Amino acid sequence: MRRIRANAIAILTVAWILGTFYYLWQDNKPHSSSPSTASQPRVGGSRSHAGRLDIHRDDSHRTIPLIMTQSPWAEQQGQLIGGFDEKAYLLEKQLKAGDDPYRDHAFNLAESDRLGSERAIRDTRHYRCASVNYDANLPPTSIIITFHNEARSTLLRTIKSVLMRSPPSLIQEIILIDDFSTDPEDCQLLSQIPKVRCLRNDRREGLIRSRVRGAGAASAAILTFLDSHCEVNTDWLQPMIQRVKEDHTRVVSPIIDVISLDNFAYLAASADLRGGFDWSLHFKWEQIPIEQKMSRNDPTLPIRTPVIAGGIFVMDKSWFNHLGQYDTHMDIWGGENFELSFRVWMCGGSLEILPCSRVGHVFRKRHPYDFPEGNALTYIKNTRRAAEVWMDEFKQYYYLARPSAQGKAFGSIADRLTLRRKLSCKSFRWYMENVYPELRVPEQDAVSSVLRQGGLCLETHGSDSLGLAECRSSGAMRLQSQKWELAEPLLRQQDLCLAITAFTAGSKVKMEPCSNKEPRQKWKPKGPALQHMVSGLCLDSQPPAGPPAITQCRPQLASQVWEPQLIT
Ligand code: UD2
Ligand code: MN
Repeated sequence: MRRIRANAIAILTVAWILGTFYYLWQDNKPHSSSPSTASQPRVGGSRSHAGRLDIHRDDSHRTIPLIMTQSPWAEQQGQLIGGFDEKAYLLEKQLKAGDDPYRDHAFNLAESDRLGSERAIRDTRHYRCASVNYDANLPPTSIIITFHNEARSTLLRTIKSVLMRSPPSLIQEIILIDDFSTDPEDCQLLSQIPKVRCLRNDRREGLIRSRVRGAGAASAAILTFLDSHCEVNTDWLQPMIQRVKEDHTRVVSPIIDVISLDNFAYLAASADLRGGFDWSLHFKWEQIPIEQKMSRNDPTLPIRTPVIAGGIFVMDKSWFNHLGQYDTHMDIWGGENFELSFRVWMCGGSLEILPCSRVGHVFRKRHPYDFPEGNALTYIKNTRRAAEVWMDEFKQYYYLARPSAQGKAFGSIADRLTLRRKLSCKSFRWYMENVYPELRVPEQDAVSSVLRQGGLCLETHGSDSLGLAECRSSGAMRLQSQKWELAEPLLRQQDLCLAITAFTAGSKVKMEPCSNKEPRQKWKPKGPALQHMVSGLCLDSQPPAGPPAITQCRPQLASQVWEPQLIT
């Protein structure tokens, strides 16, 4: 009897083990996904032309859905914040009844305040991450957070999530750089929390110079940069410190999860994305190239990335200094992520995204702060500096894609050129061939035309507005905004294509990133007119309501005639 029972137990045990293996194997098989998923929101996204970082979330991401983050250090809460009076800190700045919750921070402040300073979030990593081992003696890091008028509740949650979800021995200190926020107490009061230090700029410097200041003050050998509206997830830090400890020339970042700007839900981002850009130096998330994806049989391995988004990364301090920190002549916001990324790759380092590290970030649709020199000019100045110093002959494509950058001031770059020589960095051609071969170089000999209507030509002014202007036949650069590639069904200007904004008569047209699959971008000639293929409406320069739009096709109307004229 006893033998029978023992046998039954043994059989059940074996069956259970086999079952577990089968389950794990199943779960690890590549999922069959229809090509159409590529157009769903989980994929891609980009900075809008103004440069803001858009969101890319993956609602279908396979993780263990029900397990919330639990930190072994969470119980020590009391000790974590010391004598800091959290309630008073938050209460003093809460939203007043009747105030627009989006006004000051471009996210829903009421929701953020309601959430409190700590909350459980879903562990969004692949389940296999939980069994990866890290060295027991990893070196500590200095966390550097720069902010300008951040909301108290998001800033505090960033700090507390770090203290709650990192092994205490790895956090040397948290350095806040208050970039001349209106209220100095936002920062000062937080320095009552153990390990938190506060440095205040005595004038607005922008995030680039602020980070350099923070890095200079850091006492740990490893630097960790965070935005001021993040929440770090379970075991976020160990994978990054491990990679940098093994090779100090690696610069690593986590997968950046999405914290909803409306309801502050914490959403998993896709694990199949890396950082990319187009020639106008627009950051975008893009799919990992298919060959790399196919050869990835271990979802915990790092993903090489041509560029990083910019805000959240770990870097060895001496490597940061050796490579020239940042270009401190860049102002306020933008472009520094390209400059750093090109420099790291071209001067002997590498950039990677670590899928077992996850950090949530509130992605916003507009900047909630002012730019003393204006948003567009600042972005042009910063990206122009990156292009001039690092892109060699390829910078011509930057100017082609961003003609408005021509002639704008960008200051002296002599120091940065000296730095590049001193470090014996490789060429941008090397970067293109070895790091980012997927970036298409614009075809030099594509057939281009102007689209003439009477004596005027169809012209773009930025991506949102089009109009008619005097045809300019000379000066290669001045023509860019009138130069169209007629690649049926697309009407292209570099990477942007003419698209309708809605399928109804009277809808305006605009320029947006080209996609062969996008029905709003499909056009065909109809006599002398240009017909939008799906709506059947025609491009009209003078619809009753103003700027170019689509209206009923009447090719006899002068305002619907578009004569292509080749540019030679
Ligand atoms: C992204 C990056 C951001 C930065 C930027 C390009 C992520 C998650 N975020 O934009 O870190 O690389 O691209 O420049 O990758 N700030 C200041 N002073 C200023 C302006 C901003 O301290 O004058 C702070 C701000 O409070 C925030 C951080 O800099 O903590 C980044 O600014 P953001 O959140 O507006 O940038 P974001 O996330 O759109
Ligand atoms: Mn941010």
